[in-house]
Amino acid sequence: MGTHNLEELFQQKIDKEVKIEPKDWMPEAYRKTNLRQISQHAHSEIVGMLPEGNWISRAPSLKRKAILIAKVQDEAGHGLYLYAAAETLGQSREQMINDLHSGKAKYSSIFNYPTLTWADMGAIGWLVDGAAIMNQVMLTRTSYGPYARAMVRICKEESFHQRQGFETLLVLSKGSKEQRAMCQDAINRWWWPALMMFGPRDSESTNSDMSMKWKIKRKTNDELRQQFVDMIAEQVKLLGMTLPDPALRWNEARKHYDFGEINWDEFWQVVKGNGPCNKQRLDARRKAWEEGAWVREAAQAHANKQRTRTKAA
Ligand code: FAQ
Repeated sequence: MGTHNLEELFQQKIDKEVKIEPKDWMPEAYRKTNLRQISQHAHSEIVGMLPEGNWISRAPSLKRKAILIAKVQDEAGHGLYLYAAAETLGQSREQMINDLHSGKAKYSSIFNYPTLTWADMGAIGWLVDGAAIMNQVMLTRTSYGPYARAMVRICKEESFHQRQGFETLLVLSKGSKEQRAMCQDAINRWWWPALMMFGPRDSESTNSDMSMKWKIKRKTNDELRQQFVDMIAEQVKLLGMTLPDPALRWNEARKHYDFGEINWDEFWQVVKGNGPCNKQRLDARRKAWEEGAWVREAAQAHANKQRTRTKAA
C-alpha cells in the first residue's frame, strides 16, 4: 500500500477516535511531533522538581515538609512515566536526556523562574500545577495511546497538587500582614509566567495546526489560556488577593475575562535559554546526572548478574 493511502487510513483512525499504538503505522512527522512533545513534557516534570526542591529543607512545619517532599516525588514519577511513553516512539532515554543537557530539547519556560519565598510553593501549586492540569486534562484524550494513558494518573496527582497550593495560599491569606503581603507578591510574580506556559499565541504556534488535525492537541494554546484565566480570576477572589493585570475584566458579550498583553519578548528570551534561572537549572540537572552515574552502573551490573543467573538456572 502506498504512503498516501496509509496516511489516509491513519487519518481515518484518528477521526474515529481510535488510539494509535507504538507498533501501528504512523506518519514520520506524527512520531516526531509526539516524541518532541512527550520528551519535552518529561523534561519539564524533572526540571520542575528543582524550584520546589529548593524549599524542602525550609518548609515551615513537618506537615508542610512531608507534603512538599511527596509532591516533588510525584513530579519525578510523572517524568518517568512520560520518558517511558516517549521511548515507545523509538528513542532511548539516554538520548533524550543528552538532548536536555545539551540544550537541544526544550522544557517548560516556567521552571526558569526563582522561588524566593515560602508563598511561592503555594503559587506554584495553585497557578503552575493549575495551568499544567488545564493542558493535561485535554491530553488524557490525546491520540497516542501510551501518552494518553500516562496522563490519566498524572492528572489525578496534579489536581491534588493544585489544591494543596491553593490551601497553602489560603492559610497565608488569612495570616499576618506580612504573610498576606508575601502571598500577594508570589501571585504577582507567578501570574504572567503561568500564562506563558500555554505557549505562543495561536497565530505564532508552529505545531498547533498539525497537532490539532492529528488530535495530539485538542484545544489550542489560546483556548486553554483563556480557560485558565477564567478559572483563576474567580478563585483569586476567595483568597482576597488580586491578579497583577489592570486590564483583567469580565466581558459579558464574550462570556470570558479579557486580559492584558503577555510580554512575548520575555517568553521567547526564557525559551531561548536567557531566563533568570536557565543556566542554574541545566547545571543542576547535569550535575545530578554525573553524580548518579555510579547508581546507573550498579543497577546495570545487578541486572546483568540476574540475567546470567536466570540463564544458568
Ligand atoms: N516553554 O507550536 P507551539 C508541569 C515552544 S508540566 C518552553 O505552540 P506545541 C507539571 C514549543 O516547544 C508543564 N517552550 O508548540 C509540574 C515550540 O518549539 P519546538 C509542561 C515552549 O508543542 C508542575 C515553540 O515554542 N507541560 O508543569 C513553551 O504545539 C509543577 C512553538 O510553540 C507540557 O509540556 C513553553 N511554555 O505547544 C511539574 C504539556 N510553549 O518544540 C513540576 C505538553 C511553547 O517546535 C512542578 N505540551 N514552547 O522547538 C504541550 O501541550 C505543548 O507542547 C505546549 C506547546 C502547549 C506546551
